[in-house]
Amino acid sequence: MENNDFSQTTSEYGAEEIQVLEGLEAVRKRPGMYIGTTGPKGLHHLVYEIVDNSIDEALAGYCSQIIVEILPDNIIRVSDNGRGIPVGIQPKMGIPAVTVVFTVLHAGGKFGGGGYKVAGGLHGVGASVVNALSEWTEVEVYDGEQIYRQRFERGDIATELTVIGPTEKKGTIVTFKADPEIFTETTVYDYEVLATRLREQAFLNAGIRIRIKDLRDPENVQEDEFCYEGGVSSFVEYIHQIRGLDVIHPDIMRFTAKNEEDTASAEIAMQYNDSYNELVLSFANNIHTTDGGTHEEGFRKALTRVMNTYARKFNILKEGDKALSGEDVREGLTAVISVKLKDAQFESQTKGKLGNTSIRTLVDKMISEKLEQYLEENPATAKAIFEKAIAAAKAREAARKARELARRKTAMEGMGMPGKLSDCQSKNVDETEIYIVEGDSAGGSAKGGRDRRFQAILPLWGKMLNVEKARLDRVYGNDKLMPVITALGCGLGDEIDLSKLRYGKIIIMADADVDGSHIRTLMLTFFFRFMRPLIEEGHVYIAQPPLYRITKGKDTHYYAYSDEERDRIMAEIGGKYEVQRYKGLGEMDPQQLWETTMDPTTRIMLRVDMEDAAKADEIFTILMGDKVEPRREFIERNARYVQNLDI
Ligand code: TTJ
Repeated sequence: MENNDFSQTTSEYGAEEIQVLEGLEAVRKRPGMYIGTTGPKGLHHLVYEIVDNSIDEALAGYCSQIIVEILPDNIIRVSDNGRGIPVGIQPKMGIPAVTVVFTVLHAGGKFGGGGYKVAGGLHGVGASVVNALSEWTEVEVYDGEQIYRQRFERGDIATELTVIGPTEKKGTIVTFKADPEIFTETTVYDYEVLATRLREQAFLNAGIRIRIKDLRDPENVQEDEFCYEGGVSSFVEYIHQIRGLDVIHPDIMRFTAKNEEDTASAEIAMQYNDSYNELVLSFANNIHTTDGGTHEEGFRKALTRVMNTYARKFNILKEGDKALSGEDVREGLTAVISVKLKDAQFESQTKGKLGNTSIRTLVDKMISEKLEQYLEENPATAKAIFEKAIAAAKAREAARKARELARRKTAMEGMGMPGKLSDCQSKNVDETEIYIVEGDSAGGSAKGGRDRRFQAILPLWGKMLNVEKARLDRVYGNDKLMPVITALGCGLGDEIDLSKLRYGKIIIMADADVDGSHIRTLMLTFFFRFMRPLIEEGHVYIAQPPLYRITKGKDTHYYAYSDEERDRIMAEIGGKYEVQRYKGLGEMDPQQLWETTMDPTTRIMLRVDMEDAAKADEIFTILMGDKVEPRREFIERNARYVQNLDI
């Protein structure tokens, strides 16, 4: 292996080099600013940042296959058969372009395909951030003539770009090992998490072939290949299949549009199933917009309008009939919306919400122009959809009556708050909290341990409603959910009013076991489906009770919230100690529950975001549905988490 021409460039990039190092030093100092978190999410995000570059190359039309490998020791390798990152000297910096890509902040996108056809990446920060946050990174470029290699360590150049041999192939291979100094929580990748995201990218970029291989355990190699010619339509088909949902018409509707300037495109696939739930997944530049935004708003509004216009025109709604509501026309709807645009504006910090107003117009116009025509040309599909929407409207009317009845009943019974509620003294929602607790004994401990000035306790009891099979009308009158609705005070469905919410924080507190996991999933699914603004506005939390109590000597004790923490504490304190595993909240006395789980100054709580809630909804659909196959598959794929799930 000989040295190449680039070794002499060292002396030429003095000033820039300093700037470069400062840039990547900033990334290492504040990784959260660039990848959101240094937890498992941030770790997996490194992989997406690298893969996005290959997807760009595929969208540009030069790459047909991307391979992601998890190697032993949690090393990641991403390979593509694109043109290869350019190795020529970049005039501005005086160093090879590939070196710029890995060492200069924000350089990544500059080399991507043109126009709006770009892969997203959560923050679009690219390869240099991955490099900065990796113990080491190696890049190999195959340009059809020679193989080039360069190595970096914690963002610094470790070896100059070197020719290591001849080749006839073209492509790029990037290998990196996440830095445990940065990712202190874990550097272990979750195969399912990576596979899910790569599958999603394959749906959103029709025709791209993406493979994933887990080679960490040679005895147990896992792999998948994703390639969907049908794009977003295949996505809708997959969702119905994986969730075990039965469709009510065989055809998947698919619409596309572009704006006049050709700076934005929209694509949507939709189909109805016989459930009562709506599932609209939206993406902007391949980023999952978990909080929706203008593309979703444009779609929802136009769908309601077109459906009503059509229903009036063809006398499906007679004179005097009330209009179909948005909820009516979305009952049982699965839709995937994908927009691609220049200069995407994201509203929230997590980039979960699209803000570009021009996209609202684009999507609205697309649905207006194409959906009505589709319905007219496909009368059997139209018939199935309208029957469903009309049934939903009738059920909504029944729900309204049930609600009135419930109201009158509580009015007659007096004050109206549930008998089991131990309310707090404060009425100031900026400080009030309600703990929704499963089980009477835990409820007792919580009641004894709370600070009654601002903490209310509501024990859950009664029969679990299978919300999977329930419309709003069944929720009213359910003895498990009604106390929750009454205590929160803000109503639900399309008449929800957060200004009436009685507690600023809604905290679900359940055991760390299978039953506890069931109740968390149920409550999150319920909030996601019927009180979604509660989650969107960040009011819902999951309490984190400790799993272990470690006692040393007479009165020194420690709490551990995970197995790792338990092991760490045991190693630290040494000598003789006793470990108690909490099987349920009920095993803690009020004082312990306060100290570990409820005291705002010391407790750990997880704030539930839309992604968490959507995940709960998916799990719920699969586990409560009546199809065996999706359930079996889910349990198999998630074996590590649901080992002792008794279903
Ligand atoms: C840019 O325009 C000229 C020809 O090459 C284009 C390019 O950079 N292609 C490219 C980059 N293909 N693959 C990459 C890439 C792949 C990985 C795995 C990681 C990175 C940072 C880039």
